Order: sequence, then C-alpha cells, then structure tokens
Amino acid sequence: MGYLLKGRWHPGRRDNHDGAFVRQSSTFRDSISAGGRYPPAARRYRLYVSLACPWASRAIIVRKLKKLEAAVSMTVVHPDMLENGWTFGGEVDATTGRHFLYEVYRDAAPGFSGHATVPVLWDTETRTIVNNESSDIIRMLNREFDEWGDPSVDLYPDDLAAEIDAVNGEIYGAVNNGVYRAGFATKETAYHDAVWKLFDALERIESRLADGRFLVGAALHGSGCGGYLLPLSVSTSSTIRISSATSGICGTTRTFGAGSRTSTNCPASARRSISCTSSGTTTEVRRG
Ligand SMILES: N[C@@H](CCC(=O)N[C@@H](CS)C(=O)NCC(=O)O)C(=O)O
Repeated sequence: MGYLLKGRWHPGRRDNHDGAFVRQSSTFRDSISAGGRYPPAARRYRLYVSLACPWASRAIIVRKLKKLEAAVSMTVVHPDMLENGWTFGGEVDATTGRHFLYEVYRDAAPGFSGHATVPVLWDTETRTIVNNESSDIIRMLNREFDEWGDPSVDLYPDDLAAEIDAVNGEIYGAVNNGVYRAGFATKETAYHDAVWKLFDALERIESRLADGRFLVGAALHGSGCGGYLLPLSVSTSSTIRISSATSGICGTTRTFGAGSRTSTNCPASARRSISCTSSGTTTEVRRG
C-alpha cells in the first residue's frame, strides 16, 4: 500500500489521528457520452480492475452482463497490493507501458495526490483516466455502449432509479465502505463503531430480501451488483485482507448468495459477537 503526494510515491499508510478510515473522493469523474469529450466507441476504453476489490468487481459484473467484453478491454492487476500499490505482476502493461498503477495515475495527472485505486477507466486515445469511480463506471457501461453490448439488459431503469439510489446509499455507507472502516481502523472505538453499523445494515438488508429475491424490483439491478458483492467481500477478501469477519456472516452470506429468503444459520447469540483477527491473534468482541 502507498499513495501519491504531488506526484511522488510514498509507500505505507497515512493514518488519521482518531484511527478512523477516511475514504478519499474519486478524482477522475469525466463521462463517456455521445458528442462529449469521450464519445462511446468500441475498443477505445480499457478497464483496470482487481479481482480482490468489490468496487472493481461490480464494474466487471456489469461489463459481463452487458456483454461488453469485446468492446471494452480489461486488465486485471496482480492480486497483491504491497509497497508499490497495484502492479502488473512484474510485467509492463502493454496499453500504458507502465509497471505500476500509480504510474498510470501520474501519466493522467502528473501532480496527483491520493491513492491509486481500481477500478480505472482508461482512454487509449487521449491516454488519460476518464473515470475512477465505480458507481459512475457501471452507469456508463450500462448505458453508453449499447451499440456493441446487450441493450435488453438495463441495470439502472429510470422508473427504479430513485429506489436504487436510496438502497445504494445504505449499502455504500454502512456496508461497502463499512467493511473498509472496520478493517482499516487503527483504534478500537473506530473499529467498533464501523463494525456494528455494518452488521446493523446487513440485518436491515436481510429483512428487505425477506420479501423478494432482489434488493430492488423484480430483477437484478445496480444495487444487486453492489449488494451481492458485499457479503463476499466481508466473508472472503475482508476476512483475509482487512480483518472484519464476524460469526454472523455465514447466514447473511447464504441469504444474499441465494438471492431468496433464507433464515440465518447462525444462532442469534453468535451475531452479538465479532471475532477480529489481527496479526495472527483472534479476539472476540461482544456487544453490550
Ligand atoms: N470510490 C472508489 C473506491 C475504489 C477503491 O477503494 N479501491 C480500492 C480497492 S477495493 C483500491 O484500489 N485501493 C488502493 C489504495 O487504497 O491504495 C470506487 O468505488 O471506485
């Protein structure tokens, strides 16, 4: 892990004094749109993703559901994010000629400050980052490439947009980002705050799924693409990478994975406690 400060790479982490993880805002927020600076085109844009990243994974899922594999190419970074951040596994990335994702950020903005995150939507023509915010990227993939993809799939239909936004708001703050707030907290109070908000939100989402197979409406939409990934990220990536496992996640994961009503297979008492593994030591935290 590391970050760029005015274009210079610094390995390591920037800690917040209260121990809380603070997500940086995405910096590149341009749009692909007909008549705009970045018009829709086949084989012009490239997606940089990590399979370990839930934000990038939702872009991968939307690209697949929209059948855009041929129109929008994709590079998967090496799974390890170490002192050089995301890398191309010791190889030079053929599209950008770079070894590290932070160099790609620097090419797009030489004085860039911040983390070099995935996903990235790269324009091979102007050789810059169009956008590095997954919620924007999935909307562009959904709407702007229908000429080359599957127009019958609409993951953000106008009539459900308000409800999708509302559900996404809850998923984003307490769950998607909550996993990071828990996992990257460096003080116990910040960790507890994040973790209980995360599991309260998971329970609310679970009750929402009690009435139907999908988070919004009668089919898979943008919320589901994010929502489905959250239990996976909590139960796999986060357990390994950022230590926010809980004994209650097993039932929750089944519920989301099946997309239908499933009663939790963990006793309620188990869901009142969290086991937190850090540096090989597991501690159990009980809710008061
Ligand atoms: N707002 C961004 C967040 C992306 C993000 O946080 N990606 C993480 C991986 S899951 C990352 O690349 N982190 C690298 C770092 O922090 O140095 C989005 O949703 O696209």
